[in-house]
Amino acid sequence: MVHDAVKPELDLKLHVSTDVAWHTSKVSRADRAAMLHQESATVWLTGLSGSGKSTIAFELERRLMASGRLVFVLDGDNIRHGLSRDLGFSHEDRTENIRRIAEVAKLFNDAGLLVITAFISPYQEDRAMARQIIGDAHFIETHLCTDIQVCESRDPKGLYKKVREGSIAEFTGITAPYEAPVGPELRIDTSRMTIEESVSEIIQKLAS
Ligand code: ADX
Repeated sequence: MVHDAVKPELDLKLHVSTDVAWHTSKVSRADRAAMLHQESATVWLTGLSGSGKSTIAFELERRLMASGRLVFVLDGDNIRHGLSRDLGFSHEDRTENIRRIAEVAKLFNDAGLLVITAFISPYQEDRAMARQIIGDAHFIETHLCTDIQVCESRDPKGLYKKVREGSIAEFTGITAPYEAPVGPELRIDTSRMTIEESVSEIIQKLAS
């Protein structure tokens, strides 16, 4: 019988695979790190829409690639065109979005890549889940703490305008919550620093 009150495939607590076994690779993370001459990690950007996540993510990717690092950006809007195209912006859907991204970031890290994620990821509990999935030692939570007034004045996609007109519901920072990180590895206010300076801070953190 189809039970339509819950979506079990989207519920972490309900969906536990059974009768599956873990197969261990003969190639370790350290083997891949040695081959690629880099330690993998995930730079987890979090912040309001318009705070600069995508801009910084793609500039950081460009700079790291230019210095010989293999790196890949997982971007919120892009991922919602494919992997998360079935998800909306309810709390439950955002949690599932973040869970998927964290699992993908972990796989990419296991494969040796540096990963940069650019998701609002507004809930503390979801970011804690991502940290747990990816591993504390490889997780660099970076809060783009740009004020909402600045984000709204930038309004790069015209979304804040649409929210004010009432045509978008559950919009982070206005009609849905944003829970600021308590102890992120980095905090960057993109209204006080240039893109280059912001990216340099993250590169410095990666090197430390
Ligand atoms: S998250 O909350 O699940 O982390 P995600 O980063 O994937 O969000 O997607 C956010 C992007 O979706 C925003 O940059 C914006 O372009 C778009 N968007 C559309 N509707 C909303 C909404 N209600 N709240 C926030 N972002 C929205």
